[in-house]
Amino acid sequence: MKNVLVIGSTGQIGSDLTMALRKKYHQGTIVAGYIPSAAPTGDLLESGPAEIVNVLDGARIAELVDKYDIDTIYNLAALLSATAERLPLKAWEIQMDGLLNILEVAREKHVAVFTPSSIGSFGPDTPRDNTPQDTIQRPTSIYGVTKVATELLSDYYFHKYGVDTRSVRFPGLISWKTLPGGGTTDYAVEIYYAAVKGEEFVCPIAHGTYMDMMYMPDALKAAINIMEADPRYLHHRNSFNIASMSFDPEEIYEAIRKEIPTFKMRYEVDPARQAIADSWPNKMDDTCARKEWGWNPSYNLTSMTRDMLRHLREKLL
Ligand code: AKB
Repeated sequence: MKNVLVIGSTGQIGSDLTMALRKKYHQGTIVAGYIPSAAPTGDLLESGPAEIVNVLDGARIAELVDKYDIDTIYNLAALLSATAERLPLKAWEIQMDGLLNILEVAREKHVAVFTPSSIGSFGPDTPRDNTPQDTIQRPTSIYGVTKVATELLSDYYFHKYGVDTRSVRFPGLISWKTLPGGGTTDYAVEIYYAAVKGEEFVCPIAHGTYMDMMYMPDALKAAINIMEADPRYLHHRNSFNIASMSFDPEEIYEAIRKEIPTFKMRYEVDPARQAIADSWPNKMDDTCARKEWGWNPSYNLTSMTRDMLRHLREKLL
């Protein structure tokens, strides 16, 4: 990996990943792809090339691949689960038509592709605890439907055309830099903002709802390491379970209260997000990722909480 196009570079993952790739591959070119309504600013804009690219425009993707001699595309354009449920046709268009455009360019121009999957690719029939790598995937949200289809289509392009597609199933991602938008797991970011601002947190997810979560530095490590992994050891490709922590709202609240004892939380459950959360696993088994490419997370709830609070205090206060 040396010349990389990040599509969706200003989103929650993209903004951090583009900077991490620029730091790691400083001899290559890391292009920050964006749509005009989400243009990059600051370091992201100044530290490397930035280009307008809509995932629905295959010709433009091909043009940028040629212009920068791109060898890897990170396809991060997506509507998250709660938004997708409100805009299912749009979600299908971005997630599926967009993926097909990228895979076709990748097939013609021999480019590797990373497209994230999610805990959302599982459904109510999936075993909830220690969810296996290979198991029932019958999601009930449109987001989940697109994620399963993404996994299958990416594997299809690998087996049929030899396109180097690889992926991980991300848990809810927690970062102090860029806010997520429209996800079911967003509460686990918003709770830290409320705590640092000294506000009471109104939790939209019910007590006792466990979901896999991950701190952004671990997510970046996964996204980079899977693309660098030796293909001889990859029995799976699209997509690997990866896990680092699982908690319910009460546990993250208690972890924050250890640092900020005056912090208060109450529940006002959002039925739409709760229905999605109830269909997702409690905790995935990531043994295959550990064995096939050495996945090994660094953060747990305690260390993430300390780091999040420290960075958010610097950012907000
Ligand atoms: C969402 O909540 O939609 C995402 C995800 C888990 O894929 N954060």
